[in-house]
Amino acid sequence: MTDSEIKIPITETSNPLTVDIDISSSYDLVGLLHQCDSEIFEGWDSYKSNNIFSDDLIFNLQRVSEKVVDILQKRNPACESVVFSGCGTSGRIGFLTSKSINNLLRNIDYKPCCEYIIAGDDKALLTSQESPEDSPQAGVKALQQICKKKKKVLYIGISCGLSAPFVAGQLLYCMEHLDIFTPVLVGFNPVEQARNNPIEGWNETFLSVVTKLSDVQSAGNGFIINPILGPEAITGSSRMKGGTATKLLLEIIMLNALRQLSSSMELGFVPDEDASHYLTADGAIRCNHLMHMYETVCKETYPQALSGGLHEVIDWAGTSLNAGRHVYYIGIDNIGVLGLVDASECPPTFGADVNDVRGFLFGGYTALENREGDLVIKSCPPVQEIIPIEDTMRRSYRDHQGSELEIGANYFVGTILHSLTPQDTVIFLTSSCSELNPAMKMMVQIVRGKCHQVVVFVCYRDANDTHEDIMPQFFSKIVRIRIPVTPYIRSFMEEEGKKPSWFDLLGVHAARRFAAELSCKLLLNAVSTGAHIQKGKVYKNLMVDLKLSNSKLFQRGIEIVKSLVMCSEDTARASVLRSLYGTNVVSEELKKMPVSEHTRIGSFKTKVIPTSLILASKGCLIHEAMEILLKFPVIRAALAQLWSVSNKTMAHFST
Ligand code: F1P
Repeated sequence: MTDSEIKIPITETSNPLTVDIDISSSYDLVGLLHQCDSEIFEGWDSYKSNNIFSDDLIFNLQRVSEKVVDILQKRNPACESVVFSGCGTSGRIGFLTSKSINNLLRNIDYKPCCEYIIAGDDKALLTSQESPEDSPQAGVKALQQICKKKKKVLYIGISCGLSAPFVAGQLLYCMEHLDIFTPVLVGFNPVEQARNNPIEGWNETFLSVVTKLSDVQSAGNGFIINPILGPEAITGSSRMKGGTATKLLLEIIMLNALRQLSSSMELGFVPDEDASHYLTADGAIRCNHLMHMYETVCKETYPQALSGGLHEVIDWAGTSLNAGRHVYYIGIDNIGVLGLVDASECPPTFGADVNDVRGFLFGGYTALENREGDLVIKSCPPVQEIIPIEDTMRRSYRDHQGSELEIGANYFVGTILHSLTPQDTVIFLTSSCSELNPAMKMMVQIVRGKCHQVVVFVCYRDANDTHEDIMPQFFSKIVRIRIPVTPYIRSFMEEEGKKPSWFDLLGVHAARRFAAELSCKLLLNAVSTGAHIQKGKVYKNLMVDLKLSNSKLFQRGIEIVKSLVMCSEDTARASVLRSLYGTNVVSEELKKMPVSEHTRIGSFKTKVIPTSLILASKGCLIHEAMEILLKFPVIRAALAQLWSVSNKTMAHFST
């Protein structure tokens, strides 16, 4: 590795496995994603000892679970809580975990004690709101709001790249209030690779905060959970391996805590006792078993998906996007929420329109269970008039505004269904092969009458589902994933003669449900990534049409130009600025502007990186670069055309 490569954090480096992913068949693409995901469990390169099974990591997970048990035992969520926080996918996975665990707690007559924070508030659960993640102050404010009056908080901040200022602000705040907060950081780079770029309006960097947290960890008052997963299949796309690992780590912490709570109740421990007295090495073994369960799920999902024809579904989705049509996910429960999550990352990652890939959920906001409720109604301006008028106005507002915040399957039926064409792809998502929501049954019939590319992803969660498989009655294409019975699952089933605890009864269902969700996430990531590759939004394994909507993405954009054109950092930066501001000259004033101004423009400006790449490699005027893109709207084709005549760049690619 060269010096400059060492400086690039692992989560931002290119994965050698996928340098040709943009020219792979969809069948091979699924295989490549499988290989990349295997690195989550096998470890990566020289960091194998920091893998997800390492003793240190399992020990930390166990310790964090013990902190959760402490909080659960108090049964006082007004004063004691677990808070998950993050930006983008990290925040969405935190939300999903808090929702699942709170529902589990309700089932055992515990008050829900999990809270979530996402940069950009609830609308960020559904749409990309990248800029708030650059503000440590916004992070602190959100944390203070959620933790008002709390006496004890286990704070779990997630930033895959150890990079989000929003999370850094919160971590620092927790460390300044250790009497209340126990800070936990989840991310996937070595600590020394945490982002060290200056943060506007703040004296710290992510690196300086993590350095402090390392000391706090040594004193036993905080935790850093940072297994090394290896680079993403699409460089920097932390929604993929990063999101997957986040999901399983949070679930392991929480399931393990619930299991320990259950055992301690059986053994008759009193709530105020320090949990560490009775929590045994058994916890670490359980963590390890759970980890193996997720590993098996990843291992088995891809081959099963290929035999169900996932590669064909990717081709359908690619054809839809290339025809200017859409890919729709329509799902139930958390599996449906994962559809929303997958769709929400397409605009920042691939410069996609919000309607290109879109998710819908049966039950809409009621099923989402987000804190702010129906966001369409919420975004309606206040109306002073009497109530009937208000209702009419709200309804008409609903029809005309905020449609990107419409997530209900009803909205799909009322507004989108009639305009479906045979070129759209519709993917139903469910987790049972023997039951189908009645509304879904009806919808499938209508959708199949209008559109040929209709499929269901069924990720089973029932171990012994012997009921009739009704899916073939409704779908001609079914991608079916059966969740294997792993030693962890078996451990609930085999303790014969022993009266099952509430956790034995609930835990096995929760674990299987989480496993099914993970399978579904992998399928969805494969579809949206594969389809955008087919649309030409990836060159080699780089997302060449990303939106420069926050400081991390701005820097990533510059790195992409630098590495593809093989130019200096200065040339790459100048081309990005020229493209952003549509100018031929980068004035001194422009050079001095804060990055926040560039990312403000970058949030709405399209094709910034494709234009920058042409500017940097051709040294042409801005209008000439734009003309090339008009002639070759498929970015991959534009770049291939450009570089087929550039010896310098060809030489680069042949090495
Ligand atoms: C957070 C995040 C990603 C998103 C995009 C921008 O990253 O919002 O989820 O895909 O890359 O950043 P991180 O803080 O978890 O590294």
